[in-house]
Amino acid sequence: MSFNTISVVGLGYIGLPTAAMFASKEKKVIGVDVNQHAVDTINAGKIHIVEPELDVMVKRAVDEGFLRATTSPEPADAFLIAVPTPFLPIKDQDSIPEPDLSYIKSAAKAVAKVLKKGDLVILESTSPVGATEQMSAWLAEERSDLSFPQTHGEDSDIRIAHCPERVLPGHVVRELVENDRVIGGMTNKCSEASIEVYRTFVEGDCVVTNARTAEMAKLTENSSRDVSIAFANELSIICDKLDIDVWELINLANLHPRVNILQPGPGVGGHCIAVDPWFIISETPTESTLIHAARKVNDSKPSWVVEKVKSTITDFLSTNPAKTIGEVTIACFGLSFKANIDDLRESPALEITKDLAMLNICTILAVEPNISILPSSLSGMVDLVSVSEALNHSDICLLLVDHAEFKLVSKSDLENVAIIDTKGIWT
Ligand code: SAJ
Repeated sequence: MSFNTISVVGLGYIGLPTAAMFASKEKKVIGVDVNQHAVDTINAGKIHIVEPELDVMVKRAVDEGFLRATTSPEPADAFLIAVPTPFLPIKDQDSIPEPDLSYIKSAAKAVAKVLKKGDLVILESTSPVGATEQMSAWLAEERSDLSFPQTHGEDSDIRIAHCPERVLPGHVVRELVENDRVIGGMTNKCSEASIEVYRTFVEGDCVVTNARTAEMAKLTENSSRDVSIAFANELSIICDKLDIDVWELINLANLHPRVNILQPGPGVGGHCIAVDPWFIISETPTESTLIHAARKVNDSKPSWVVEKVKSTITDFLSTNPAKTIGEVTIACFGLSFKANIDDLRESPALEITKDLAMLNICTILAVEPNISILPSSLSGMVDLVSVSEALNHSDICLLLVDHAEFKLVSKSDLENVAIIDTKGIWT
């Protein structure tokens, strides 16, 4: 087998770095995305997402002719599908979100048109168990002239595998090379072909399993983290009630050689850890009680923070009787879903800031050093200000994200304000 031309379908946070990585090893890479702006940007040697080192890699790959982007698939030897797997809209607050596989379906239908005997199709998108078999069924529906593993096993014309991406945003370029890779082929030959493709740049181990276990492995990794963070968040709420410093408590407990508690925060954000556990819960709701409870704990933390702000306002007014509630200014430090990035997707910090602004009782300032324009959900209700403006003009400072810039704020800068610190860097 030789995979000289590789097509990456979906040029987002995972697909684009993966495409650039193959191109850096002098593979001919055809990137496919339905977003014309992304395609044009990449073909101009630029990037449309924020990820360290990626700009230089993409520019070199395009300049040297190894990477080219297009809106519709072209023939290749291997296809890697890295499209989003979001939720379907939920009916009400209590319903369990169901995965939306429509992006995988469209990608499969588009790729099917250019498939030829011997090709490999790898699903990289985080997916519910069974999605890879479903993708293979969609491909087979389009191409009755080719055989697929679900009907022809090892003798199939087309090889299919699930090899989930597991890289941490902000460290993608390094982790793509160094992390071990789970290889879930629908047959052994599918796994062998996938290993050959990833060996182009992966230095970690390529560990073989089947497609369903590979799907579940990825969901398990993120659910494990979600459950652990929920424990930390629950502890923070318990400690607040008992007047115990949760950060000190966790440091003490973590001195034990077999205890490793994660850090509490304003909630769990991003498009992975806050999403993927639902793919397990929606398929096995009766069995997933702990995973479901953890999701609820983490999802309810932003409203707990909002209640904490309300009680701080009441305390502030009782110690400052000359002020009215309309004269109180609250500065929200951080809007992104975690430290030192500009990504606001599923961000609890953004949700809390929006909820406070919607209360429409105080002035709300937002400090977010990684963006220059407020998202539309806040515009007109909140002012985006610098760290020093926020410190000079606010009565209550609400720390929501542990950005490097906020760690530089000194204790003396915070002497005359009420502090709510959800990340434990100011207390
Ligand atoms: N968080 C806490 N406390 C902690 C750690 C994280 O509250 O102790 C919060 C963060 O603030 C953030 C959220 O959890 O809101 C998620 O952040 P993260 O840095 O833990 O993870 P992600 O979502 O950026 O990336 C995860 C990674 N998965 C694991 O670490 C198991 C990454 O390796 C995956 O590739 C990625 O999901 C993905 O694409 O699925």
